[in-house]
Amino acid sequence: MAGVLAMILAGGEGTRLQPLTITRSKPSVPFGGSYRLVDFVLNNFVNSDLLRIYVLTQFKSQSLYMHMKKGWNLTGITGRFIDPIPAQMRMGKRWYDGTADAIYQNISFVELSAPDHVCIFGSDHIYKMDIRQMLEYHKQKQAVLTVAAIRVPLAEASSFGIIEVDEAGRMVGFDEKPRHPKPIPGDPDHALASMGNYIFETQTLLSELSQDAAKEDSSHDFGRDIIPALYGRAPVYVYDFSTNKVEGEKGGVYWRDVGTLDAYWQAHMDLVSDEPPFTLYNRKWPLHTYYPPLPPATFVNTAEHHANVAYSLVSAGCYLRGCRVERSVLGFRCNLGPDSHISHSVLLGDVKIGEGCRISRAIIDKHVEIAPGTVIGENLEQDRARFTVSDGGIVVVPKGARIGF
Ligand code: ADQ
Ligand code: ADP
Repeated sequence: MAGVLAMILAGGEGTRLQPLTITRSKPSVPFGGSYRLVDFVLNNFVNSDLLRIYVLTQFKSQSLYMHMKKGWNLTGITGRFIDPIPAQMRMGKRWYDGTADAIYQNISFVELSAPDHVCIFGSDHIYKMDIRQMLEYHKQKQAVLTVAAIRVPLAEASSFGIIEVDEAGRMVGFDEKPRHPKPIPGDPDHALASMGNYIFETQTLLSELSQDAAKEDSSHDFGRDIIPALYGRAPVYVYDFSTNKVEGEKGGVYWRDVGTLDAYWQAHMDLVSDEPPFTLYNRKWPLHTYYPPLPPATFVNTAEHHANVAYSLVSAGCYLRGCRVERSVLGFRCNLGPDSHISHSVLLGDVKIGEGCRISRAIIDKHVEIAPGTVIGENLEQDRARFTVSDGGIVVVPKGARIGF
């Protein structure tokens, strides 16, 4: 697999995830207690034995950079690397325009590696994918570009690039975020969406990017400009993600865009549902990340209250005393006081909750301290005055907040 170079787009601003993205880029938003969003795509490459990876950062990249440095450092192993590339204004005094410009500005790294194939993947999604299978398909079809695709409900299709495909799997239509998305023929409730994951023949990538760079009316984006300009005149194929088989994985394929607060919360609730459609346990597909040096999660009772935890993920360094936790995901080093009750919530890490609090349907960012007796998530009118409340009624407490003191 030496002929494959990965370029991960990890510069997303994530405006719809605010306040979680006030201080960090979207790919470095914590997920699943112990991970960050970027970990899922990185694990897809690492577990597919594809180990030449650049991670392109832009907005507020320090948190992502630190995570990469502490958790994904391959330095010293010849020919293998996972290197963040900060935006460096290599093509004049400007940041990246669209996603294609992010690659174009770093094209010297592609030329330097001289790969046969370049995998350009986003980093905002929760999924497991054996990328070797997509590469195999790409080669078999002799495509110049292969785009990974998944069925999405028609009602959500306007947020994606929507694909039309012929019987052989060749792309015959592409519409980036259409207002009126076309359903799949014979399946009126679904559309075929691009996952934002592309495999290019290197020569095609180089020539398409330089042609696009010369166009003044282009937004320099893969979905808006590069794909629409290419599929009519060269073989662009569509890889059906539902055929991807990850070794050891039980159940069907899972792919979630967690671009909104509600989707982010719901993907966490998937992890703690009765029959999770996505789990973190597959030994054949270990999910690497940065683990801080912390003791195991600890649960203790008090004289009056027993710790009671069900359907929840509790990360290392947590200390739970006589509290009730259900359907919740707790990041590293959370400290929960007696008689507090946490349900259907996501605590990102280093959250201290005092005695007798009731917290439901909330997302609580890092380094938050909540005073004893605080109630969150039961009266949305009151919560709106203090916090962000999502369309779906999820209350979000921002990083570093001290509540009720
Ligand atoms: P969007 O989801 O809107 O559409 P976009 O905002 O372009 O995707 O981001 C794609 C990826 O690039 C993300 O991982 C993001 O973090 C990263 N990114 C964004 N701007 C960047 C920049 N300036 N520098 C570096 N990285 C950047 C895309 C496709 C659709 C497809 C969806 C699937 O355009 O066709 O359906 O992804 O979610
Ligand atoms: P300079 O001296 O050019 O300002 P430094 O090495 O002192 O660069 O780094 C400045 C800041 O940028 C530090 O906070 C550092 O952690 C961060 N940083 C350094 N290298 C990178 C990189 N490759 N990507 C993102 N951030 C970086």
